[in-house]
Amino acid sequence: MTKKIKTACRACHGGCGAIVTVEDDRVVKVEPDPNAPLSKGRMCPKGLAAADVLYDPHRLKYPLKRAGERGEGRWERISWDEAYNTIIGEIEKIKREHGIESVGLVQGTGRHHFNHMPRFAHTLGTPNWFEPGTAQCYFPRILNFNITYGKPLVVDYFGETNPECILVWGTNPLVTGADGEIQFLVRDAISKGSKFIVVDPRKTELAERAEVWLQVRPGTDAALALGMLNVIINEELYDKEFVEKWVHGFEALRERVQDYPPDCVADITWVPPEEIVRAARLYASSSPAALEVGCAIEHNPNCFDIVRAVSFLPGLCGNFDIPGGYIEGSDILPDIENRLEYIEPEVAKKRLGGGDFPFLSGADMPFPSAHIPAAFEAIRTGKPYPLKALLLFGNNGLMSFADSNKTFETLQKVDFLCCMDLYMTPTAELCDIVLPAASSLELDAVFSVPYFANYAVLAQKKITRLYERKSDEEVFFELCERMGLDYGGERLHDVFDWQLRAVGEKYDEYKGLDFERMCELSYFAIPPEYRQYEKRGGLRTPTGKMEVWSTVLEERGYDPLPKFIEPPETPYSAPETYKDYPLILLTGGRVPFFFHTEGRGVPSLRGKAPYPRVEIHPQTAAAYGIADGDWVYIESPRGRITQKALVTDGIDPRVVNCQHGWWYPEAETPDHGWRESNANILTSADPPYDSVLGTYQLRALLCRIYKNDDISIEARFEKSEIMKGD
Ligand SMILES: Nc1nc2c(c(=O)[nH]1)N[C@H]1C(S)=C(S)[C@@H](COP(=O)(O)OP(=O)(O)OC[C@H]3O[C@@H](n4cnc5c(=O)[nH]c(N)nc54)[C@H](O)[C@@H]3O)O[C@H]1N2
Ligand SMILES: Nc1nc2c(c(=O)[nH]1)N[C@H]1C(S)=C(S)[C@@H](COP(=O)(O)OP(=O)(O)OC[C@H]3O[C@@H](n4cnc5c(=O)[nH]c(N)nc54)[C@H](O)[C@@H]3O)O[C@H]1N2
Ligand code: SF4
Ligand SMILES: [Mo]
Repeated sequence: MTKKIKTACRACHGGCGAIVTVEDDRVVKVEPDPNAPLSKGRMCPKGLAAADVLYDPHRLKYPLKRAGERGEGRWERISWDEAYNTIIGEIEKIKREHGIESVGLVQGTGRHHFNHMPRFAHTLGTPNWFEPGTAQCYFPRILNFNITYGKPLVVDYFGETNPECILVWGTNPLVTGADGEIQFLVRDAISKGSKFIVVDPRKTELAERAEVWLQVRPGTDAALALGMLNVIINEELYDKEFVEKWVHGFEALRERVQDYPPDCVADITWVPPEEIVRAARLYASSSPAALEVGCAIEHNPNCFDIVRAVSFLPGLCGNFDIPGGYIEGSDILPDIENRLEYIEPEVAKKRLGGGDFPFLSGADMPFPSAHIPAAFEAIRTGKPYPLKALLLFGNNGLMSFADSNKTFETLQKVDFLCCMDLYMTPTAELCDIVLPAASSLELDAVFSVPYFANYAVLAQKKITRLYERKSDEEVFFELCERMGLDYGGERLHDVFDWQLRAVGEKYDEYKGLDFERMCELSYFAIPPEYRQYEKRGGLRTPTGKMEVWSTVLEERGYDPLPKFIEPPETPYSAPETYKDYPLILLTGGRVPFFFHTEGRGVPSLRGKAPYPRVEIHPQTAAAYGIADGDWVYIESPRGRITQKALVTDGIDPRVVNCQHGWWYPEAETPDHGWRESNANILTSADPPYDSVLGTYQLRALLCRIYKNDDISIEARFEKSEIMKGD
């Protein structure tokens, strides 16, 4: 019997509508749903590979416990009962001996269980959860938007009016879409005639199509943004009415930007002054104009001020919450409560990093997490108190945290390590217990996209479930139940129902909505309302205005205005290091086939991009005797990896860009080759950190390159069964 089921893909952050064909209980096809509200009949290669992931024989199937030494690769199948009893036994022992704060929870970027994980941590009573994004991904944007505009903002692709101009800063939305489905909406905007200004050290597809491409020196974006603001303010190109009525601290900003005239900014950023002026004039004269901003500018210690300075541009040019501009969104679905109040107040104050980075880890923040370097320090030194156990749910941290050698050394010191994942990753290999996670077609979820703007709500449906896999949320629920803790309801679906009922309370047509009915609907969208702040009588900031002078930062003793700080490891700030490492290193520019470290073992994906590529300018390649396709060593003061050269004039001769997330499922050793090509061998988790958020350095570092004649990675891959895919 053939069935067609409508569901939503969540193989990334996004929400593309999918139609899944099931024949005799087997998923035979996953295809785009033409009627889905945002993706409208499109999906990316990762989402289309959902059935390959579902049936991949290398997936984890059962709970496992370590049978040999840590990392030796010997495992024994156990029951869920035994796994739960072991985990609970460890948690209770640590709680008794050290306090519940010595149990740490770890997750990865925004997957279906993203908000459930802090809820689970807080229900347990520990303030210490973290993930490799937070201080260096998205949260800097969210915090900044909250303190500047009172609410996270998104580009309005949803109404009748197309943005006339989109400023694309430190993101490559045609590949990443930040929110997945956004990549298709950016393509639609191109077809409808939007102009683009792209700020990127690399010539991306969008940079190639852009009206203006500013090839910025990595990590100097705050100077560039302040330089554009200098032009816009001094030439009086800003929206005077909006500024007068709705902006707090404009005169102070006017004064601050005088430190950033285009000539000086050109010296800092390597962008010619006339291009800075051209970009500023084009942006300010376009209406509506919006902003797509990504994580690349969050991967260095000037992170928070970069995001802040960039984010002023749309508001000051009159684009806040207007059709086709930079909008608040529909806010349909409430997030599940994170239950911060469940942590004892004295314990909440102990969140690791809270003393140094109150906005990231402070007890009085609405969505706090621990500072990763502080948590790692607690593991290594026991100071200020020991972190004894880490439970990881969807995190291949050995690959995704900065400075993998340090991560490896740190993880070895944790008394109890448990990991829930789709695969036996290099990180899972270091654990004591490994739990098998359900993938996208194996679980129920309800979510809204774009994240924080909540334009459309989608239901993700459990179409099948293989072996003994569970969803992360089910595990949180069941662990709580066994420990006598209330996760909030009798079953997980009560939590979904709570969220959906709130939708019904706001919108009459969805009165009484619950998960069952949501599954019938599959998705729905609520058109955005504009200029909501006028109706409310102000923005949701303390002054009710767009705060370019942040009263929130001021209150905590920070500079209320953004400024440029030279990143710590550059030709200018570290001239001695530069002598030995004469190139600027970028890591992490995403490719369409992989989601971070995922997908390297899926034949339909890996076949499209079998090797990690390092982008090198032809002049640089020639200077080092490197040809396109050669294997190259990339070395930083912290270590060395190898990737295959991609020689391109789309990158500055002084910069190289390597991909992140590379491990080799085909390597038969239990380390799965995590040291060979993993960009985070090169990055730094050392101070200085961003003063507001504690961000460490994943980009704008120094490196050197040289040819590697060893082609064993290729030989191994060609022999491996992964090649036998399509
Ligand atoms: N296919 C795929 N999609 C993804 C992901 C994935 O792994 N794969 N990851 C998801 C996640 S968690 C995130 S955070 C988003 C990230 O998505 P994006 O924010 O788009 O991040 P990247 O692709 O890493 O980098 C974007 C661009 O920034 C440029 N860049 C690098 N350094 C600098 C700099 O100093 N200044 C400026 N202005 N630009 C710079 C890079 O050249 C690159 O073209 O993507 C999400 N979507
Ligand atoms: N050098 C460098 N490092 C980076 C970045 C960079 O650009 N450059 N980007 C950073 C950013 S922006 C981010 S957000 C982080 C991302 O870091 P993470 O989100 O930690 O990404 P991964 O390391 O791929 O780990 C995710 C793991 O979750 C598993 N998984 C997938 N779905 C599920 C599920 O439903 N349940 C469970 N239990 N497991 C699942 C996958 O198999 C994978 O092993 O990386 C950061 N690290
Ligand atoms: S963009 Fe994200 S949600 Fe859409 S198909 Fe790809 S992986 Fe799935
Ligand atoms: Mo991220």
